[in-house]
Amino acid sequence: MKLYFLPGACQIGIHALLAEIGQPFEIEKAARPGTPEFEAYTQINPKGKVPALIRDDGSLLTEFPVIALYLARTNPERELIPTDIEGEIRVLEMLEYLVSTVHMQGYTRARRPEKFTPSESDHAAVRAQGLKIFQAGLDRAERQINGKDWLFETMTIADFALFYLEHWCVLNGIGSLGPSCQAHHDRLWSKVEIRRAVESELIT
Ligand SMILES: N[C@@H](CCC(=O)N[C@@H](CS)C(=O)NCC(=O)O)C(=O)O
Repeated sequence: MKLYFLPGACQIGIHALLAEIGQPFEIEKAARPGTPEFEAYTQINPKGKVPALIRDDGSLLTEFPVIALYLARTNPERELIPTDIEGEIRVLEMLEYLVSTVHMQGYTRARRPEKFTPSESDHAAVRAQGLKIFQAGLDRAERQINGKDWLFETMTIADFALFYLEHWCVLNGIGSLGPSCQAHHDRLWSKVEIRRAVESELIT
């Protein structure tokens, strides 16, 4: 398997998940729009985004929640998603919320307001709107963890989506973490394989 990445982007959640699972994988740098390498990257992933996973049969998988589900399902011994329907849908519900709302609607507005409005005079308002959505997501996660180790009773793929959001918060000072989220972040970050994987993006 090969994971395409942009240093520090949301694929750090998938990268951490791959490191936790422990099956062999490679990483390769993707390209940003506007760079000379971008055209070549769109031949690999026509969406031009990360994460993108090339599976062992050569096929491409995109979209964070789908890649995470695929990895959980293909490594059932790691028990990263419940097998009962109620448990499964609650994990997917949280995963989807974290990626589609907290990241895409919240963090992206706070960090990249120009993606939402052409007018620079609107940027401050868009940023504020994004921060509100992002912080509401972190607060929701805080209440759900509420002193436990994970979002649910055991570690699941939803924890890896929360991890990248927490990591962005810690690194970029956007939003703030309550004590349960801070401990959750540190619990994953203290795993040597995860830290080594995420840090390798900066030197690859
Ligand atoms: N819906 C996609 C979103 C992926 C996404 O927006 N990734 C960002 C990085 S966090 C990206 O590729 N940004 C590059 C760009 O838009 O220039 C998913 O869930 O995987």
